[in-house]
Amino acid sequence: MTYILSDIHGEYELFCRLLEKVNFSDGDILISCGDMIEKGKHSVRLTKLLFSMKHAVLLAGNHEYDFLKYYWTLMRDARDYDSVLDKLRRYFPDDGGLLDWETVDRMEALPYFYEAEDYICVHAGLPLDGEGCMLPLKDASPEQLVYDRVFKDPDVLPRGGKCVFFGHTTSMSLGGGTQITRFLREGKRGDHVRDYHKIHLDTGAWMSGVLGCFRVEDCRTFYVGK
Ligand SMILES: [Mn+2]
Repeated sequence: MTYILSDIHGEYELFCRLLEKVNFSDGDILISCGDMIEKGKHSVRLTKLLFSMKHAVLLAGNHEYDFLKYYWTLMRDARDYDSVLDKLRRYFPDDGGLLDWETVDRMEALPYFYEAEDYICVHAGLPLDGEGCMLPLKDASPEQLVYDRVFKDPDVLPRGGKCVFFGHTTSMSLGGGTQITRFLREGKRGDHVRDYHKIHLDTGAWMSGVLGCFRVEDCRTFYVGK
């Protein structure tokens, strides 16, 4: 089975409980649409767990991107690598001591989108033309994909056959509760992932205490938390 979620933001325990809830096993696939780090207290611990998972597709969000920008700045004027790692560790006040070079290198290699046969995953949004048609992903900048401010709007409905999974903006600030929000195509029933224009995944776990995920095969959602 394939489970998609976003914006775990250092909520290590919630994430572990979610894996337990869905009986996640080595044969399953996990896709995280970015923002693993910051806000919650266990950014590095969570990131290392995600990197250790067998079948995980992990994307960069704006928080990983901001961390990398800081890293690239430090590297530009670096005298020695030890002092760079020291500063990077202080970027995470709660568990930065766990940060190592392997984790930094893997963060730097994170992709900004993932495209499957029936769906596309991205952190904040995709470039669309005036008609809502997707522009080629390979031409999109990382900034566009991690900071997009428009894609979340309810009237922005990507056309084309694939469903777009995204997070970035908490469901509370979009005026909803703490649910994963589905944008169903007209005349469709919603039992296949292609029945949706887009699916918003960010339930604001670090704020609401609720973390959810979407199972692609049967379009079921699962939640842990309050
Ligand atoms: Mn974000």
